[in-house]
Amino acid sequence: MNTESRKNGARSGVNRILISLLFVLFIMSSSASATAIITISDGNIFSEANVTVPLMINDVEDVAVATIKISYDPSVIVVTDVGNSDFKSFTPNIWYAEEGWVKMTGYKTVGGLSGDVKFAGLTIAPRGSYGEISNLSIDVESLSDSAYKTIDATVITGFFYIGMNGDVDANRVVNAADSEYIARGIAGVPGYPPKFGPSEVSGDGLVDAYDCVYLARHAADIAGYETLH
Ligand SMILES: [Ca+2]
Ligand SMILES: [Ca+2]
Repeated sequence: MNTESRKNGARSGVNRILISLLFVLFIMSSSASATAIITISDGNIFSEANVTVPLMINDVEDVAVATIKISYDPSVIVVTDVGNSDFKSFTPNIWYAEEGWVKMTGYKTVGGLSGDVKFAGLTIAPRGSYGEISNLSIDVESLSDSAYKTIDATVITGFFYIGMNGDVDANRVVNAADSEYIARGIAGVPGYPPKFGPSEVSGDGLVDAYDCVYLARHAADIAGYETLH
């Protein structure tokens, strides 16, 4: 082995160590930057009356600045109040609530908030008919830590259904007919448009035949199916 190839060998060894170090640093940095979860009351609201629900920034580290917009169908629901934030400096904008959106900004001058942070309490009033549904869309316009570094966030879009979970045919009773409705909706029978909100009763995030079974068992008071998710 001549001097040149020994040098090359040493260099490639150093390179390997550097690459390994960089890889370790990459793994450490990617595991350190957790993803926050932004959700309104865990996503799904079933109510005929006004409710006040939390808009949460969960599993977050050192959040110091946030601007979040909530959009909905103003023919079905309207946000009537926004407040009670964990951020002391909090500015809600409900000027456009009648048009279907509200927006709010919160910030901290020194340090940030960590853990499960309540960004705002939203008071929502149903104004549509029983059985109507509105999405609750969440747009994160900014989310940063105290060094003004962007925090990654996963958004859970929810909905507001005016009525009871499981009451798919919207007649104020949850029974086997609702299970039938879901089955017909899945089969594509005309007159039974699929309705995600009240049809997803099993809690797995999908509307399928299991929801028919689950709802039928619930209607028949079978043990283990008391709760509609
Ligand atoms: Ca029903
Ligand atoms: Ca389901």
